[in-house]
Amino acid sequence: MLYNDIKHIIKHIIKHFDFEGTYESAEELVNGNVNFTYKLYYRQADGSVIHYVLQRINTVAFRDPERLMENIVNVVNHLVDSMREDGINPARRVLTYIRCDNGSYLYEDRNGNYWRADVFIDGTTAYDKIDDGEKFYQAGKGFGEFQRYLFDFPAEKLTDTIPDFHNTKKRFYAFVAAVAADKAGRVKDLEKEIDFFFDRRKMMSEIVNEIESGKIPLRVTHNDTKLNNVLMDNVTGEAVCVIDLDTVMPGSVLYDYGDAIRFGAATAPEDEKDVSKMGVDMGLFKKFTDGFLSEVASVLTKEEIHLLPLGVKVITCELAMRFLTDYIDGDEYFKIKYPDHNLVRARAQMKLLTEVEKHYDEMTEYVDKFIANK
Ligand code: GN1
Ligand code: MG
Repeated sequence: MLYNDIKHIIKHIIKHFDFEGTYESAEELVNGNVNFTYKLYYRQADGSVIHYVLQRINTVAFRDPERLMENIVNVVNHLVDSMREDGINPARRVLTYIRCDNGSYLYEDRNGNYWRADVFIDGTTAYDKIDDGEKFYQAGKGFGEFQRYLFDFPAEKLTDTIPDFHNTKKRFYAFVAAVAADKAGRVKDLEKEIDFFFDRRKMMSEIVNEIESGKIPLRVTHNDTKLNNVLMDNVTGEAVCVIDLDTVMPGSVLYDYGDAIRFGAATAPEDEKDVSKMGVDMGLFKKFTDGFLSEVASVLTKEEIHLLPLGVKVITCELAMRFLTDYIDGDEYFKIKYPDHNLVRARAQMKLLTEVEKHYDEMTEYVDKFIANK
């Protein structure tokens, strides 16, 4: 259920978008941690319903919504053109954005909030968890295919809308600065957690160093490859469309692969309170790896394939540290559902990281097989 004031705001906002049909209702979609997302129901003249997605962009995270939408439109156009060249109908495979009465894809309301909308792809599901290995394989293929389509995307067309998004070296300094500032007075109870990240300081520089030294290439990547960012077909079980294109920026394939494993091969939700439930499901790890690499092994370098498990480690550490940093700052960045939510998230990710560390050699052995076949 939506609060009346949100409903009221939505009614004002939607007038500015070129939606088809008559507005009936809205519901909130809650699996994003940053933007505010609503599903809209529009009745058509023939009685059918078209669903749209309306989003208010969180400008704490995305300071330049206009450049952000430019990036997205460029990426979407590239995907559409590339799919057409491959004889694929892009209709359900790529997000379709809706124009506003100002001619652009972004509407700024009187309070300075930025809104955008796209067509909801019916017959698909955004899963928070998949236990079926075959389906998880398909999710891997979906993200792999997306990465493949971005291979020839000209990086110079993209604005770095969140500079240093996965620069874990800089994120470590930001964490240290947050600890020193102790804005919310929470540091005194966090000695164990803080030590955890100091112990992993060196590891957090590893991917950044590899990119800086040119050992692994900077590519255009998605940068937020949680399982619920790939829509899966309800009938065929195949990946249909990769969504949430906000963070498509230059990055490393290690992070995209790593984040998908972090979220999707975990044995518990990202914010599990009982950390004893948190681990990594190696069966799912293998399935995703098979699917992902079936799409991209031929185009990645040997070094990248070998280092994929490092992506899992570093991104898990990054998320754990970002959640803790936000908790220390007084919850300014991620949306929270209860007071300690960011601390709970941080602890769950820390536990996951220790589990990934235990399986690291096994993961490396597994991905190395794909190098042998190259
Ligand atoms: C945020 O909003 P959402 O859920 O797609 C965050 C990601 C994190 C993720 C953790 C722009 O993504 O980096 O991995 O939460 N997005 C941004 O759940 O910071
Ligand atoms: Mg996102």
